[in-house]
Amino acid sequence: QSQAQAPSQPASAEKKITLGFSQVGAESGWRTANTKSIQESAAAASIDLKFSDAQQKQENQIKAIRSFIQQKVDVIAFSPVVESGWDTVLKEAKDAGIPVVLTDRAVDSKDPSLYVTFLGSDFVEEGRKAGQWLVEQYKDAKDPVNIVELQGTTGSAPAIDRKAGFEEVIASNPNLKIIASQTGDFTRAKGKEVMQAFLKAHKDIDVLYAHNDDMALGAIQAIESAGLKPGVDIKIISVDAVRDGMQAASEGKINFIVECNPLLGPQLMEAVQNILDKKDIPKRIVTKEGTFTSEQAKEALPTRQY
Ligand code: GYE
Repeated sequence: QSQAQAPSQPASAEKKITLGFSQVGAESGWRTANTKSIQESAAAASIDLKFSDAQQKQENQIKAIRSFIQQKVDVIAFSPVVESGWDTVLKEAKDAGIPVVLTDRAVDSKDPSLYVTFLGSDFVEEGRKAGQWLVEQYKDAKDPVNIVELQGTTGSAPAIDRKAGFEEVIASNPNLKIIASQTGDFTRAKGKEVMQAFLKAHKDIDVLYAHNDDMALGAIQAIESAGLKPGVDIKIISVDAVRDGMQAASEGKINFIVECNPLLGPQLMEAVQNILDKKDIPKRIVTKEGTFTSEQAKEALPTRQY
C-alpha cells in the first residue's frame, strides 16, 4: 500500500488574505448587525480581518486607513461616516497599490479610480419608498399634513439621500409639508431629545419620518412621555427594519418601515476575493430590500435574522 506521507507543511502554504475594515461606530442596531455580519463572514472565508471602530469620527477613520496602508493589508474596506473629504487618504491607498471597497456608504469623490467598487443600499430609493407610502396614505387629505423629520448623521450618504428621495416623492402633494427637520445622528438618545424639542415647538405634528429605526424608537419614548400615542396620534415612518424597529411596528407604534439590509459581510468577502483574483467586478453592487407595514412586520418578525 502506497499511502502518501502527511506533508510537513500545512495543506495550504498560501498566505491568508488580510482585510482592513474601518467601521463607522456602534450607533444603531443596524450597525451592530452589520459589524457582526462582517466579522462572521471574514472568519467563515478565513480572511484575516483587522477591524477598527471610528466612533462616528472621520478623523479616526482616516487614521485607521493610514495604519492599514502601513501594515500593507491586501484590501481596505470602509463605511465612510460622511461623504466628503476622502480624496487625500484614498489617493494614499491607491499609490500604495491597495484596492479599496466602499461598504454601505458612498463618498462624493469625483475620481472613481480611487475605489474599486461601492457595495451597499440605494438610499435615495429608500427615501422614495418612505414617501410613496405617505403619499398613498394621505391621497385624500384636504388639510395640510405636518411632517417632522429626524435626519441621520449630518453629511452622511444615507441622511442626504433618504431626505432627497422622500422630498422628491412627497412634492407631488402640496399638502404634505415638512415643518421641522433636524439631525438625530442615527441614535436613540438624540432621536428622543430632538423629538422632545419638536413636540414642544409644534402642537400639530401628524407624521414623523425618521431616517432610521433607532431614532424612531427614541422619538416614540418622547411621544409617549408627552401623552400621545405613537403610530396613532403621530404616524411614524422609519428605515432599517432591525429587530427592535420591527417589534415596534408589530405593535403598531411604527406604521411603515423601509428595509435596509445590514448583512453585507458575505458580499464584501466575495468582492475582496474577486479583486485579489483579478476578476472583473461591477463598480456598484446594490443590496436587495423591501418594506413592511405593521401587519407585515408582525408576520416577518419570528424569522428575522437581525
Ligand atoms: O440606516 C443607520 C446606521 O449607513 C445604512 O447607518 C447605514 C445607516 C443605517 O446608523 O441605522
